[in-house]
Amino acid sequence: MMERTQSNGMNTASTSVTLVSPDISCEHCQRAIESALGALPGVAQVSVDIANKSIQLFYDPAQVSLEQIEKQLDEIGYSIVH
Ligand SMILES: [Cu+2]
Repeated sequence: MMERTQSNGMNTASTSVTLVSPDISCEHCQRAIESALGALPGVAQVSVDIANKSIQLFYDPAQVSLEQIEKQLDEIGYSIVH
């Protein structure tokens, strides 16, 4: 499992969620998702598992909602399975 910590100057993230996107297929996807989600306020850590097509992230729900996270993914072309 690869993990990368996104530094946003704060360390208040408290909620963890795992999302699944069938559109994840390679390291390009991994990098695109990590940088797009890492740019959101309140997102502390993003790790993409290419084999499982999953995204695990830690975020602060006071700063960003799951809705905003999914919208950001949608904007770069990754749909989330519900
Ligand atoms: Cu890809």
